[in-house]
Amino acid sequence: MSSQTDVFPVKGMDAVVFAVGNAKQAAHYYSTAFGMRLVAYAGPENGERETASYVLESGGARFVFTSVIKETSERGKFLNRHVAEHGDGVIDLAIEVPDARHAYEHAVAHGATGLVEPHELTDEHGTVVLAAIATYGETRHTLVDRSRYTGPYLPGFVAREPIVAAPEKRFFQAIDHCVGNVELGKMNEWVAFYNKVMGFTNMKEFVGDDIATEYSALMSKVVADGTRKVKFPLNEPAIAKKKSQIDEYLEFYGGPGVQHIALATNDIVATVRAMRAAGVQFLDTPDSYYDTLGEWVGETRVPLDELRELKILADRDEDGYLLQIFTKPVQDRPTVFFEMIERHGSMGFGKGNFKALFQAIEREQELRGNL
Ligand code: TYF
Ligand code: FE
Repeated sequence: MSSQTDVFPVKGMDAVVFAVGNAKQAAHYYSTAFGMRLVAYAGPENGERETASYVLESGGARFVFTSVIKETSERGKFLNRHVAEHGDGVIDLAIEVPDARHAYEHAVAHGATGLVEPHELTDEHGTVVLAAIATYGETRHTLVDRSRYTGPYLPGFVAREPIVAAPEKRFFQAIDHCVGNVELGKMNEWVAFYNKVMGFTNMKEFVGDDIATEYSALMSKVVADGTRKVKFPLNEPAIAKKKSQIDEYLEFYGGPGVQHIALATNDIVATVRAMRAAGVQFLDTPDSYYDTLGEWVGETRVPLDELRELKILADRDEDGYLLQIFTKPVQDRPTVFFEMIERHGSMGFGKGNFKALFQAIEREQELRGNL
C-alpha cells in the first residue's frame, strides 16, 4: 500500500512507555544491560513534581520509564494502580504518525475508544501534536506528530547525559515488533480492531489450531501497517496438554497487556555476548536443537557452533532467514520479556522455532510451579 492511499499512514514506533516501580533503577538497567543511552528526563528538578520519567534510546528505538514520586492527580493515581495491579509493564505503544488529528479521527470513527483528544504541546524546540486511543487491557496507543519538534523527547522533558559510557557498538537499532497477549477467544477481535481502526493487514505467519494443540498452547496472528514498520502480533491462550504460557501471563499481569518487545540488531552475536556479560538471562535451548538445525536452515552468517554456544535460534522461509533469542522475563512476575532479532530477508517471526521455543518456556513455567 503506498503512503498516498494508506488510510492510516504511520512513520514507525515512537516509543514504548513503561510504568515501573523504580524508574531510576530501570534507566540504569536498560543503560548497562541493554546498551541504551539516557537522553531526556522529566521530574521534580525541572518542574514535574508527581512523576519521574527517563527516556532512553538505542538507534531508532525509544523506551520511556515512568514512576510516581508523590501522587497528586489522576495520572499519578493511574500509574500507581497500574504498577500495583500489573507490576512493571507497558502502558503505551506510542506510534509516530504524520498527522495525529487525522489518525485519531480515523481511529475513533472506525470504532476505537478515544482516551486523549488531539492537542498541541509547545516549548522552545517547537510543537508536537498528541492524541491517544485505547487498545487491549489497559494499554494505549498515543499518536504522535513530532514533525515540527526538535527537542530531546516532548515538551516538559530536558536533555540528560547518558548514565554510562556508550558501548562500542549499539546492542540494537530499532523496535521490530510489539506483541500483545489477550484473553481466550479475543485474538480475532483484536486483529479486526487493527484491521478496521488502523487499516493494518494480516501478515502470513500465524500460529493456528494445529501448532496450538500440539505444543505452543497459544494462537497468534500478526497485523502490520502497509510499510511493515509497525508489526503487532497478538496471542491468545489455547487449550492444550499443558497450561498455556499466555494464561500464566494473564494471571500474573492481571489481564491483557504487552508480552514482548522484539529489538532488531545487525549483529546478534555481539549483542548476546554483551547482554550476557551484563547479566541478562536468556531462554535456554537444548543442544539437540543444533544437531538438526543445519539440515533445514542451511548456511547463516553465524557459524552453527556460535549459535549453539550462545543458544541463538534460527529460522528460514522463502524470503530468507532470521536469527533470534528470547530473554527470560525482566521482572519478578513472569510477564514482560524481550526478543533480539537479526533479519536476513525473512519477514517471519520464527515459526520453525516454535516447538523448541515453547518447550524452553514450559521448562521455565515448570520451575515457577505454573505448569
Ligand atoms: O513474536 C512472535 O510471534 C514470535 C514468536 O511467547 C513468539 O516471537 C510467540 C509467543 C511467545 C514467544 C515468541
Ligand atoms: Fe516475537
